[in-house]
Amino acid sequence: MAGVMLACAVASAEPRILLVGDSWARRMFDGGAYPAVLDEAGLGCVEVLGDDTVIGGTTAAYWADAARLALVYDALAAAPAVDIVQLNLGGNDLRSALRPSMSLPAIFAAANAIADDVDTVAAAITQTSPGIRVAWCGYDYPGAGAVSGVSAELVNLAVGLLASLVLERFAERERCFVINNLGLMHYTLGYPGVHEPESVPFPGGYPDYDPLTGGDPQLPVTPSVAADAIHLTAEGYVIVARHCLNAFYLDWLAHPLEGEGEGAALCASEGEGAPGGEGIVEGEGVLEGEGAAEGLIEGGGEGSTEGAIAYQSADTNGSGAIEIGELLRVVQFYNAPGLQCADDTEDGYAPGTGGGHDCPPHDSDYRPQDWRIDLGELLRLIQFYRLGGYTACPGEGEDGYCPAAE
Ligand SMILES: [Ca+2]
Ligand SMILES: [Ca+2]
Repeated sequence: MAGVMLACAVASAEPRILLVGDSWARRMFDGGAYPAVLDEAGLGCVEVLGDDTVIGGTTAAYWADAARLALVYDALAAAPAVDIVQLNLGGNDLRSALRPSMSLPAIFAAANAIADDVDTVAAAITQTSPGIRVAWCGYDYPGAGAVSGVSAELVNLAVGLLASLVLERFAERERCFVINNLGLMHYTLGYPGVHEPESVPFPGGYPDYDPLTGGDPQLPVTPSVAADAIHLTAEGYVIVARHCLNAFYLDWLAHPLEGEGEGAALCASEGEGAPGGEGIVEGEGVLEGEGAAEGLIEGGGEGSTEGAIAYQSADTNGSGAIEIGELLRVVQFYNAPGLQCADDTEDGYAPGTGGGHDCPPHDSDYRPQDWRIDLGELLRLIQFYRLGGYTACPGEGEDGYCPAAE
């Protein structure tokens, strides 16, 4: 993405972004995460609102209610220049829905209902004006012990599932976008004793979200930015805000859908009236992220997809799509200590570790290829399941398969 052009015309504060949602939104607002990163981007005049619309402990279900949506409408009516609404929603719903030893179908059902509520809120907000864009600012992996009795890995699965389901909803919506923060802290800061900074995948972004699960989906969030099991520190929220800015907002601020038009003016220094300021802000973080994703493609997947047949191993009926039964088959492997070759099963594999490994590895076992299906690998398959199809794309995509083109 080229540098974002920002001409100059107004010097006064310009409210453009409204934060809506739970304690993630509250802490981003109270902690001044946005003023900090907007300032570093040379956009100190852009004002971020949220006084009445960031409420700790609230859920997507809460905000989907007409009476609460009215709070958002009021805030937008009071600040008509706002054209970006950030939603931090769904985390509390998910937290209260998760139970120890919950089945995957039950987690699916819960996450689906939450994604519906997020979608309801987003759709309602876009209806207020054709100039409004909505971004669901997704969660990163929670801290250890986020849900009592539920492993970090399962919590991460649920959070990843929610992100994939919101993505699915928003693909059908105009002006609704997902900012994928899964693994952002692992990527940015590493994980002590396990990963160096920038050594794990950057969370994939629009439009392919490849990979959906950045970082290391087995681990809780990097401890240095975990304020508690659910929240990040102020430093963590600055990293999130910077990511949101790079992912979408810089571009959106410079190119509103309505009103001022292309290259609309922002943050002139006093007395400098002439348009034509340029390249104040570069999409650096975005470019970095892409580079990281590419590195991953080269490193991962290769061995297992070389000479691969067109159908992903999980697609046992060769339909070019992953159906629920095929998905749950891989969930079975995920739940087992490993998988092994078997000649009497439909897919040629069986859960367990006692048997041989003298067959080609399962296509879902690629990151790393170790005869185990881990969470990131499972979430990748869930992504294909939700998107309704995949195609083989050797050398592209994290595993040599890509979401199906329309
Ligand atoms: Ca299939
Ligand atoms: Ca594996």
